[in-house]
Amino acid sequence: MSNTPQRYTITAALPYTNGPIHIGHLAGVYVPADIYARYLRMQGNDVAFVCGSDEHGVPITIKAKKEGVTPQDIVDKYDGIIRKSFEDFGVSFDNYSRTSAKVHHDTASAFFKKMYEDGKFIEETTQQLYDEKAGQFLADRFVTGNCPKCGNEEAYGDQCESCGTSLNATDLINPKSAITGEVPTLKETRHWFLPLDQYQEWLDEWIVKGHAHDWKSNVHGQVKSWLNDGLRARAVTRDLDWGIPVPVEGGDGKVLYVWFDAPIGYISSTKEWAEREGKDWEPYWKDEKTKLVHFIGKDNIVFHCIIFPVMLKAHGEYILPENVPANEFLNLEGKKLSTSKNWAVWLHEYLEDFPNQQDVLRYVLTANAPEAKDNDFTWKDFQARNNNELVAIFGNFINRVVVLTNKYYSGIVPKPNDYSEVDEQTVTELKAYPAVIASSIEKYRFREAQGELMNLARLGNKYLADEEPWKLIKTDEERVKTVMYVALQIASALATLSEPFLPFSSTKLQKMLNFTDAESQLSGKEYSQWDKIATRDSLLPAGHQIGKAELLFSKIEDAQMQQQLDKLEATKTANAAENNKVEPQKETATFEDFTKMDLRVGTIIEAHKLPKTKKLMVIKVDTGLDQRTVVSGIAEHYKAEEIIGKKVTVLANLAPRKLRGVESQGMILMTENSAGKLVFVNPDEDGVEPGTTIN
Ligand code: B3M
Ligand code: ZN
Repeated sequence: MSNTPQRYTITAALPYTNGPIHIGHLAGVYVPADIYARYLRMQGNDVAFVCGSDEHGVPITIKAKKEGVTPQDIVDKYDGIIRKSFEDFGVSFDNYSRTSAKVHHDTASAFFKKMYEDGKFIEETTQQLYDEKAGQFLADRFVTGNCPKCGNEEAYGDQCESCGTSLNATDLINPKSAITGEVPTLKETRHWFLPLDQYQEWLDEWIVKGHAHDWKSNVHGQVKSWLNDGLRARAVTRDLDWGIPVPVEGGDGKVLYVWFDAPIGYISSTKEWAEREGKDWEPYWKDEKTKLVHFIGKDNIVFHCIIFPVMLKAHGEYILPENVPANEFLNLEGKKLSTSKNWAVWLHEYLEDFPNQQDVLRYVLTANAPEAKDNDFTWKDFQARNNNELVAIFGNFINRVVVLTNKYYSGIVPKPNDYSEVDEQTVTELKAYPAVIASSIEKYRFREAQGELMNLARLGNKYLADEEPWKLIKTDEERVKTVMYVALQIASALATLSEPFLPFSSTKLQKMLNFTDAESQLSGKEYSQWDKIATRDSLLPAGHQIGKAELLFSKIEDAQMQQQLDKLEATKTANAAENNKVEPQKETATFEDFTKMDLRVGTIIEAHKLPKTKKLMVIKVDTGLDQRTVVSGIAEHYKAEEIIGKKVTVLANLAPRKLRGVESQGMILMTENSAGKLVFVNPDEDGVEPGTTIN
């Protein structure tokens, strides 16, 4: 823990305002960012913790089209819901702005203009994907197709969410319009490109070499792999009408690419905050001594470690991030969280079912945080951690200390007698915790840090259980004074050290212990007791009056869990019905169209998973014509050994294409059953209903 105050700019990914936020957002980005910001403030640092709504981009226009309203209606609705969720869960932003605000339009336009005038863009007319039927260009989520890097069949025009790679829409294999389903044509259009390839060497020096030891391996590894693939120029403008107009000659009818404007939203949010607080915003983004830390989910790594840093470097006036501690993904009951499939625990709904229990969710999401790999949230684990840790250890210890202090001493901290060996040992252990927890937080290991906080509660709980003051009081009152005094010091330390993790419970506990007198005043932003725990002999001095006991946590019953599981079951049923909905028949195909397709029966003779991919299987098929290699996205649905010998339907004359460096010569026809599993086309297969498309 450093004692010289340091300036920090902490950013949390701007949530898209095309839907509410769920536990995955909290676990991946906002709880870790809030723990870090709260901790730094308690150390007396100068912290700007900023965020805001990400209101441009294609997902919002798609949602607006679907609901028959304007994009502004959509962003206004969800900006409000999201803002309230963050407030309800105690995410302590210094400012939460929105990218449809004027301050952001001005900031992003000026940023682009400076780069343009400094000649940092390549202006080029290129062929881009176009949907003749819809009469518009297709970029970002307006187009889907196969990812050329990992084969994911649902990659978007700007990014593949499966491997995180940033793409140009024309990179997609078998692109399809998300508006009409049509195969796009190519049409000329002029755009401004960010020449990422010109910064390849600089990024290699700065990140691959410079941050090999202090950036998380999941982040460092991703950046290294993209640099190994070689960076290419990326268009940073779009033929769209929702977004920030391109502020230069020839920009009519075009807007800034959402991932160009959104990260600049951190800067405009800082400006808005500084204006309101009467501060100067520039040191938070331009002073080399400032530490800039971006909290994001893994799908945003490419934008925060490659694209935005190149923008900051090219602009020339800004600092670069000190760290980007991206988390992996959280799953729910073993399945990927999904807004579109409503497979989520929405924050606003959680609070309806568990009023005033924000800290329980913060605690469980931190205990299971996907810090190094994807992790799973289950309601069973939620209940167990609440009942066995928060209630049985932390809450039980605090309740005993406060109840007994009121019962024996009318709430006044007793004067201790000489310490026994156990007392000395316990106080020595107590004094080590601030540094242990601080060290984990400063390494962005919040699971570990919170685990140490719970160990401090265990120390207190065990001390009381071993000393049994409720028995001793009958025989040795003087001893009980010392025991309760030591226990009160541990309770006081918990009140302080829990604030970053359990802000609501910490506030309640600070009130219970009457943290109000000048001597132990905890004022949050100015100074903290954090440093005093290890140095001062007493956190709650003898004679200090504490308040009455109130429960910090309450037991969660099986019935409450069942209610949540029933809710998810209902979602599964609704999705299955949705899955079985028969897709409308495609445009009529002529007989000669059909005769062009050469469908053969084949036998699988070899198969193996393609290393470093989640979905791809390399399969050798005997087609009767020859033995050929086909790459298929079925690795998450089948083990290689279980498909050897299977007879399959092969589209033999599909043009060969490369997937992750392997040439695929044809396609094995698959379909999806009602449980969402890919199965080989064999109508007798279980769960394959009439009308299911074969592709
Ligand atoms: N709006 C969040 C996402 O990709 C995206 C983050 C922007 S941070 C500048 O889900
Ligand atoms: Zn991919």
